[in-house]
Amino acid sequence: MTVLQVGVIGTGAIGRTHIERLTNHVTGARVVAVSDINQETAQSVAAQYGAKCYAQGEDLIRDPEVQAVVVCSWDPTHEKYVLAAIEAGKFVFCEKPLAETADSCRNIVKQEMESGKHLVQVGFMRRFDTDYRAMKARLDSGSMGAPLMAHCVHRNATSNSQYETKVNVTGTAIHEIDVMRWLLNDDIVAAKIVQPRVSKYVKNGQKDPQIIVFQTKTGIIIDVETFLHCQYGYDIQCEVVGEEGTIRLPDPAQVIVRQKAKCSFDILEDWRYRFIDAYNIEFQSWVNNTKAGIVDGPTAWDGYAAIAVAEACLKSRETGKWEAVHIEETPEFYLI
Ligand code: NAD
Ligand code: ISE
Repeated sequence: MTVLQVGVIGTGAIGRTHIERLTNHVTGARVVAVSDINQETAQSVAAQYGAKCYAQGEDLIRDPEVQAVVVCSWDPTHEKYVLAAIEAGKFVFCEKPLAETADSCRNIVKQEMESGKHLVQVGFMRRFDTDYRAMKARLDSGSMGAPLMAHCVHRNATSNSQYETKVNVTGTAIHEIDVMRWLLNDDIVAAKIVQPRVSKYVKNGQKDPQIIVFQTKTGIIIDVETFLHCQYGYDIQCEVVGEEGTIRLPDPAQVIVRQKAKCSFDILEDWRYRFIDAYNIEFQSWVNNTKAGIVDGPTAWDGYAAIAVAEACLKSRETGKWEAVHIEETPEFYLI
């Protein structure tokens, strides 16, 4: 297989950036088909890239020309497309979250295991970010001693006015949940949400910002601030405190301007720019691995584990207490 023929479902914000990246920045792949319930957008994207346009995602998945599928549609639609791709025996890259509930994710896991082959990768792109990888290498070396605490910040300037309160967890902190499991080689066993005062910029009843606290199996405490209306830009921070020192994600490199008695640098506007290199590496790796017939990125099990933690957070929002995370024992199939 020289060129991997990809079908993309969802031609909204991230769908379009992934189509552009698969076309112009990743080698060895071509987008041959797209689909979106918004046919106007889908048709204009299809015309721009010389791809076929389908009204139904399932028809795109069935197309014999489509060798692998990328799912970038709204969260509630992920499950059905991932299941259809597994049924068709096709590799599928699904944007986070894998599905909206732990039960749905477990169903995907079950179907993938029954297919006998790893087919699913979840879009946790931070695992491909050079700076997170440098943090992981240092932590894995043991030179920081045992990790004790971690402090994370996930801020967006503004957010979709339709967002419900749960999006701070299922659409936002889900990245920290995954990246912290991966960085610390540890499972999250309990979660609690603490609700600060709501920002005046929140107009739809969403509870924002939020502080989410996690405890891991080895006793590390992680705090995550999610703030989707911070006004000033897109800001991702992460610091791990170990026994021998601390390690921190750097701000993305920007020129430093000294002017009018001030020293400043720009803060990026959103995830598209902040993680552009990570997405490119993630997709090049997915294309190469798919052509080799393997999955070597975040798996369906990682997608399940992240949502299981998210469910404990949502429960804590209702009870106001620490809630235990219920994750089943990892099946051998996923011990890779
Ligand atoms: P968006 O609203 O801009 O685009 C989603 C698109 O999906 C829309 O065009 C919509 O019409 C289409 N759609 C909805 N239901 C569909 C269906 N049943 N079949 C086909 N198309 C359908 O949203 P977005 O920001 O592009 O987010 C899309 C997904 O990507 C979400 O799940 C989101 O969580 C994820 N995402 C991930 C990252 C990341 O950093 N990894 C960043 C942004 C978004
Ligand atoms: C978006 O859906 C993403 O996944 C981005 O990575 C995240 O940082 C942002 O907050 C979400 O809205």
